Amino acid sequence: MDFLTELKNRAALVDRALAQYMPPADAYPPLIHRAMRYSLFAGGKRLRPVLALAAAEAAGRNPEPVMPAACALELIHTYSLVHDDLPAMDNDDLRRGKPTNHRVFGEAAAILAGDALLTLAFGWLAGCAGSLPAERVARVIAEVAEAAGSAGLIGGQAVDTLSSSAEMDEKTLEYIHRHKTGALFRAAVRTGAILSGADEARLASLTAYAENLGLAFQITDDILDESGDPARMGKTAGSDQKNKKATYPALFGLERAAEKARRAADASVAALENFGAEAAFLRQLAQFVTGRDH
Ligand code: GRG
Repeated sequence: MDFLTELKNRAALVDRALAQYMPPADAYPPLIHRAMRYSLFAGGKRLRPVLALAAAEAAGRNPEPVMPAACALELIHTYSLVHDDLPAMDNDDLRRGKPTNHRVFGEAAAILAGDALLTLAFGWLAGCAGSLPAERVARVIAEVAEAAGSAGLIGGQAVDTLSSSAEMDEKTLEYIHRHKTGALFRAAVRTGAILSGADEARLASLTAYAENLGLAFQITDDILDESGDPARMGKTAGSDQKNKKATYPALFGLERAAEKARRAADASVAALENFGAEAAFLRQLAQFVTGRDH
């Protein structure tokens, strides 16, 4: 089976689990549940849950008990996108080619739907204590909270949103990428590994994998945005802040940015040198991320 088919199959498993765990659209109050489901089922690639499950596999365990935690990471990712699109942030009309949450449900509902997705995520994480050791679950909850908070993706978003272009040097840009994108990739991999009882040496290797993967992913995302693929342009239509955004291609040019992405992907593969076939999917994902055309 080729890698893309394998990735899609794994994402389909996540989709099925999300559909099973989510409150139905008509649960009271329906407006909020419809708004939550609208963005959650809008065609995301499910990379973060797939990463969490693959990390469990790399730790030599059955990924099944990790599924609710993996799905919790998708809830947090979705909340961040809903809030990122709001008028006070990027003011985007489209996301994944569809109208953004606030354009469909209104700004108040979009804020609440984002908040509800974030809150629900921690409920799903805590629920893992029913089938997995409570001390592992508690550690994961603390780590995911840090990754989602002001030391993680909110920190990255804050620096991105509030920095002037004069302040935008390589160090600041790397901080933004490591926090906006990297923190959740890192938390996803660590969630799968910790819940599966990986030892500290394996956890450290998987963490290095995730950090480099996050960087490779974000630089590639910047390059794809810069190269003006029409399928992606809708994502930012109506954006007020788009042109102010800090990117690797803006700072280094397309060629050097691509080289940096490749180096980060290679470093992520190298971090798995002590793993065998159980990490094959993670290795392929790292190479796929820098070559992706979507
Ligand atoms: C808390 C408001 C708030 C924001 C946090 C994550 C974030 C910061 C903002 C989202 C916008 C953005 C460009 C984030 C960078 C990470 C990124 C490239 C997200 C897109 O991830 P994919 O490609 O998305 O996995 P899909 O659509 O597949 O789910």
